[in-house]
Amino acid sequence: MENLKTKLQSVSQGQLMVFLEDLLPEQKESLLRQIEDLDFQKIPEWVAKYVKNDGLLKIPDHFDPAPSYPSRPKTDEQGEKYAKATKAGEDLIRQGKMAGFVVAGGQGTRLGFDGPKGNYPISPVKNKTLFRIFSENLLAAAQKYNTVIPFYIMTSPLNHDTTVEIFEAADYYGLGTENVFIFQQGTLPNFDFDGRILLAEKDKIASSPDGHGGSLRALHSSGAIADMKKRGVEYLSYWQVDNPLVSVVDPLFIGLHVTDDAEMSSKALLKAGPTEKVGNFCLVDGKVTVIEYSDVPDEATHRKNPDGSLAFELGSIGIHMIDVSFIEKLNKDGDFALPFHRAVKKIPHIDKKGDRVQPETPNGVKLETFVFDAIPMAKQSVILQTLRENEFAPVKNAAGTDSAEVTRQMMTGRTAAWLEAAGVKVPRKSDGSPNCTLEIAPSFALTAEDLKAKRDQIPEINPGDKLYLG
Ligand code: UD2
Repeated sequence: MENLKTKLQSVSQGQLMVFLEDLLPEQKESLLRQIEDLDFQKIPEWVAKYVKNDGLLKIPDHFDPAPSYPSRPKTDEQGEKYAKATKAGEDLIRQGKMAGFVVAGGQGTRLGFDGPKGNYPISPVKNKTLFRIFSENLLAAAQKYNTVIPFYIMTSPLNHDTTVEIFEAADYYGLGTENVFIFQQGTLPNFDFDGRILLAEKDKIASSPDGHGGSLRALHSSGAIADMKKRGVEYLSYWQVDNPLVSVVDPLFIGLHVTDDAEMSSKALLKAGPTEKVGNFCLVDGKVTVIEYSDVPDEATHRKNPDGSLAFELGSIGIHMIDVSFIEKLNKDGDFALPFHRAVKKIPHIDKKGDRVQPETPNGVKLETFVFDAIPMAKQSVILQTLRENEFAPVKNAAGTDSAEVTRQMMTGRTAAWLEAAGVKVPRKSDGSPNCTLEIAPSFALTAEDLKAKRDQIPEINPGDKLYLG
């Protein structure tokens, strides 16, 4: 123990053991275990680089807009490439080489929902939760392609146990317990502005999840990658927990990623405006790189092309294709580390006197890594544009933009568009929005094309109807 104390003092963190003698034996043991788990070698560097210094995440001097594939082919040649890629993607799904992967370790504080965000009920008619929607989509895709598509879910200490309970209680939404792998991401200690690690309790270090970038390590350390290799899974379809419109396995995206020999690829949206709060796809030294909206200088944010469109028009929406071999490669290299992003926060803690403090102003720093910072490490990276109305309706806030209400409207809106494409008349209000509430079970149709084939099973829709096609 003296040894540990000296070690802690050598990295200026002696405060963590101040209350040790007040603790019960099991509390003492728990705190010592947490201290032993700290990365003593790295802490001084983190403090100097990221905690005491807020300007270190260097924005490159020069960056250009990144090239991308349009959501629909623009030339015959491109049309052929898309058709071939879709076929290749379908073959890979059929061969069992795909897995679904959702990052669900975040706190979701903005939504004000108690419990894992994935358990938030969102579908317009049946009120299905996000986890149920993703699972049913994966199951329907597996049935469509006559294969198995395992589902990997990353949680954090904030919500791991409850997430496992939710899946158990729902009988793994029909996927089979053997096809669902739930694992936890890592955590990082929280610091005060002087670089001292805070105590959340006398026996507990204040810490928080290490960001979605932590998935690249946790997938490996949890044994998820080993599980994929055993199953012959070679590619991960990655998405964020708040977006029920995501296409969980998209043959075109898979196919373009693989035929272009990419290791990590992304879907992108044309931004709704220059300042939409999404990362910007840029090209830095020839490498696709995402720069967070808050880090892009004003001039670049507002820069226009001669035709009036935004120069940096591609927004990142947290949808990726990642090669299993790429994650393995990163983890083999001992030096693999994503840069930290620093967030100044109000962090509840125990002060020097042992009193509990609930700060009213920010008092410290939380560190996080972002998964898209791995994109420039890939030998190749593809960007495929997608359409907001088809694939992006994140539920983030209790009201207003990105609220559950907007997400539900967008879910009904997409169903309405699919129905109309299949020749079904959908009643609409004078402002053009559907005058009905619509939902399709993934087992009924996964795409607009699937729905067309079921045209004769669709009833007439009257104004005000609530229709579930299942
Ligand atoms: C993210 C993106 C933003 C845009 C937007 C689209 C970042 C930094 N910003 O913003 O560019 O693409 O999404 O919706 O990514 N998560 C974990 N562990 C963590 C932290 C987060 O699993 O430690 C998960 C979280 O559960 C969620 C996802 O990562 O599924 C995104 O996290 P967020 O909701 O905090 O990201 P947001 O909305 O700030």
